[in-house]
Amino acid sequence: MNDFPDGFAHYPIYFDADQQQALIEAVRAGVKQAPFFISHMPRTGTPMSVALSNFGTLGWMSDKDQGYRYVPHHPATGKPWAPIPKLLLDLWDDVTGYPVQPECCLINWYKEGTKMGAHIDNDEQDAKAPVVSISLGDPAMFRMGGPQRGGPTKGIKLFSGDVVVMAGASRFCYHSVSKIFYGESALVPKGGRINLTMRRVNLP
Ligand code: MD3
Ligand code: FE
Repeated sequence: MNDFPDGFAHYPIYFDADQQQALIEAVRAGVKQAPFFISHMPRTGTPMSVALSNFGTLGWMSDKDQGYRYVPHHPATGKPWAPIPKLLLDLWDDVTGYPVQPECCLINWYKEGTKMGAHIDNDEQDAKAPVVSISLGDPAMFRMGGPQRGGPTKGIKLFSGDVVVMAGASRFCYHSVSKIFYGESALVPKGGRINLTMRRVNLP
């Protein structure tokens, strides 16, 4: 039992130091093929502060004209995203037991001073699938709210190697990243925090 919404599960240090290093190497290889880029808010075109890339057959992005969506190719290079590393697909099978695997693993890179405002991830057709998150590098203050914007929130500090699974009701609750504890970890070569989120996009 915890005070988080139904379906929220936290696995502290699911990945040990060697596995975290292997994941960082996988990210490094992935972003060689599909470099980090900046997405923009729909309609306003305001740039987001968190740089992103993806693994998988579908990658998440957003721009002014077409808004939030999943696309098979990197918007700047036109090339496919690198495949989702096996270590991550094994994690998905282990913690979700969901019958189909995710098409997308979003890679968020939080540099010094970046944060992510309150939002609900609602661009996936498969609303029954959980979302699985892996934290690497500097810790972050993650805040979980309820189904309505502006309600009470509960904070949890996420550390490198932590895994969070959002299923059930928690999948449609507002959440945000309010602070990065910049410089507390040396795992990410250029500093900051990498967050990986696996998502099932299409219906099985
Ligand atoms: C709760 N990322 O990429 S991961 C995101 O730490 C995102 O970078 C945060 O929110 C991060 O969309 C939080 C944990 C997470 C991921 C997806 C969720 C929590 C979620 C979807 C629904 C509810
Ligand atoms: Fe989110």
